[in-house]
Amino acid sequence: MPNNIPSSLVSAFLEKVNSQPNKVLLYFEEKEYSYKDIYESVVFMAGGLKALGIEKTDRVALYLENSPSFISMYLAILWVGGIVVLVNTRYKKLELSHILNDSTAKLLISDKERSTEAKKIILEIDSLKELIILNHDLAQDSDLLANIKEAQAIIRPVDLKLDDIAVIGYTSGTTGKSKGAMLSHRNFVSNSVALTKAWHWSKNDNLLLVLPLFHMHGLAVGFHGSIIQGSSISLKRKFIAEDVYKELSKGNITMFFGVPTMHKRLLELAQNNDIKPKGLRLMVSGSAPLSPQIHSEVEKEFGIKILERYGMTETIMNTGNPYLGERKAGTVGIPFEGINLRIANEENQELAVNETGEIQLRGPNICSGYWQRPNATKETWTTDNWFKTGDLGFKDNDGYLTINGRAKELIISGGFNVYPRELEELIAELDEVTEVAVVGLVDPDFGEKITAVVVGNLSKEKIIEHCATKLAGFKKPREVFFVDKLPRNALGKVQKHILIKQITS
Ligand code: MCA
Ligand code: AMP
Repeated sequence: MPNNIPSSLVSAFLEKVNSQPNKVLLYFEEKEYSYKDIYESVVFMAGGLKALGIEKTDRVALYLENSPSFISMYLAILWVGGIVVLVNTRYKKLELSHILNDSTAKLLISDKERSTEAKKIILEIDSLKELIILNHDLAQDSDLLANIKEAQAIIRPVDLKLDDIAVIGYTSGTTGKSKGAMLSHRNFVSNSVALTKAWHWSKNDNLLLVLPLFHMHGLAVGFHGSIIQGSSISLKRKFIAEDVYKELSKGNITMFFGVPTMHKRLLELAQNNDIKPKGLRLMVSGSAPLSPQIHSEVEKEFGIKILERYGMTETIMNTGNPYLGERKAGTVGIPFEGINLRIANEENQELAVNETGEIQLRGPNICSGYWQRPNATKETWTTDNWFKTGDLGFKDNDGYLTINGRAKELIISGGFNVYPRELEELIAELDEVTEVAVVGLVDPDFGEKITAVVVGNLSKEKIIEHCATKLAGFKKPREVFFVDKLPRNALGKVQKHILIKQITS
């Protein structure tokens, strides 16, 4: 683990508030917010949380778009010792209520765009005491919390230990509903210290952050890295390729982090534009595989080689191509400082260089387990304490990792994870459906396209509509195939590789 790490995310933030109060932390929609501005809103928001009865280890769910209010509220929850539960803003009632029930959240904090969805579930969640709807306006939102009966500003945070849980991030494995990975201050701080060192991140950096703050890529890489280094963030509510391109062409952004879909859309704009981005020293890609073709075309258009890295909700960032050494397209580089990585066979024995097996990890970045799921936790770690990622890969002679498959059933569409099992169960609810399998086909924009293969006498529209009303829009099938029967092995398991060949040939 890197030496001399701050004792919590909160103390890392406070250190910067004290040493550089007037430095801009956030640029957002034509306004600037200094480290001190954010501190001042945090103390009032923390006061409101305390008045609502939030104590150490209470779970508070954030179902919110990117904004300064998200950032302040996030820090305020940690300030009073609460545990932040992250919720994808695209989730609908079904997905939201699972997370709130599973985490037994006491408080749900949302915004006006999601208030209808949020209000639908409040009576169904036994643990929930309160729903707060924010406005994306920092002053108004701080006042809202400050005006809660008996609220008093809390100037100093509670005493936090490195092993205190800071965040529960929901993710899924191969089976069942999504599980909450418990991430501590140690996990986050150690990872950000290692990563910022590797990327030569300094307080002079200005990161363009359009990734959602409810995922590790936006939150732990983008936001935590910035407060650890005391740098600035140009924060956007959402990714609009034209706006991002314009911003990158002004010359004041030094870093941009994105998923491959974002890089591809920006590349297409660059290929049709005489004005090129300037001032960037680091472009990072992750969350899904980046094709070597996009890698080389971006270099041609932007004059900069993308640095691809590999992460996971449970482990934050694991490996990355080097900042100064060779960045090999198609690989995700070498482990960050303090992280051990091995490639193992099904008996959890280490394999040799160039042999493909499961990627397994050890290090201070790895979560302590799944919230209230001892069995799932046990299954995900080997008996000698290696975390089993469910990703397949190999190391080359220089130690660079290539991910070349997945042992887990997962589709990654535009950087969002979709679990076939969740969709299969939902589609199987329809009376006319006899059998169903969900697979990912190649998609030029999103990387993988959600595709349902169905045995049954009903329309494609009915299937898509059923999924769209129940689940986040990015999960609905973009394509539906009808077949007479699904190929199964002797144990009755659908053979998806054969099915994919069948529908694509
Ligand atoms: C939006 N749509 C999608 C997706 N996103 N469909 C499939 N896959 C997607 N990813 C659909 C919407 O449902 C909608 O369709 C239509 O596209 C337009 O919606 P809009 O919101 O305008 O889309 P967008 O803004 O263009 O979104 C594309 C996006 C977004 C910006 C690439 O998907 C995104 O923010 N992805 C990043 C996710 C991320 O941060 N992942 C990190 C997690 P309809 O109207 O028909 O419904 S992984 C992680 O954190 C680990 C640790 C790691 O390694 O990083
Ligand atoms: P999540 O569970 O949402 O955090 O997604 C983590 C998964 O995203 C990993 O287990 C990988 O399968 C995938 N992933 C993340 N980064 C990369 C990358 N650079 N290349 C390929 N897959 C990646």
